[in-house]
Amino acid sequence: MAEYDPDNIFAKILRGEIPSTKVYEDDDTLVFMDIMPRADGHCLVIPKTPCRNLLDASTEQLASVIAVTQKVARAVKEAFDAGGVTIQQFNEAVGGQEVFHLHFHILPRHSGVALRA
Ligand code: DGP
Repeated sequence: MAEYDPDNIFAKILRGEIPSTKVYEDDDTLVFMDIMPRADGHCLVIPKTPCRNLLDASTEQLASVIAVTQKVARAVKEAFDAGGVTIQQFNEAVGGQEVFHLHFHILPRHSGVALRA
């Protein structure tokens, strides 16, 4: 597996070098709006500690990120009056990953409405 790059975009967001619209934050985790939303309310959950992707994550990182993903998914579903929520997560370029800091997509879903490209 490739090394973690401390200059990836989400690391810069964590350091405050790039602005983001924060949704939730605690000691271990940050949630912010996706800059290219594929659904209304599309947000991203990331650990605050370096981690390239799911394949690279510690049990502790996964536990906190998953717990926050559940908490925020419940809140976003209610806030956007969604019928359900899609959780997406990509690993390595061939697996669809574009930003190499672990993240989970939270995508509120409405009946008959496809995700935007
Ligand atoms: P992926 O690694 O394939 O899960 O896609 C990365 C996601 O990150 C994509 O939905 C767009 C989002 N993204 C990329 N750059 C930025 C940024 O600078 N700010 C925010 N908020 N989101 C970003």
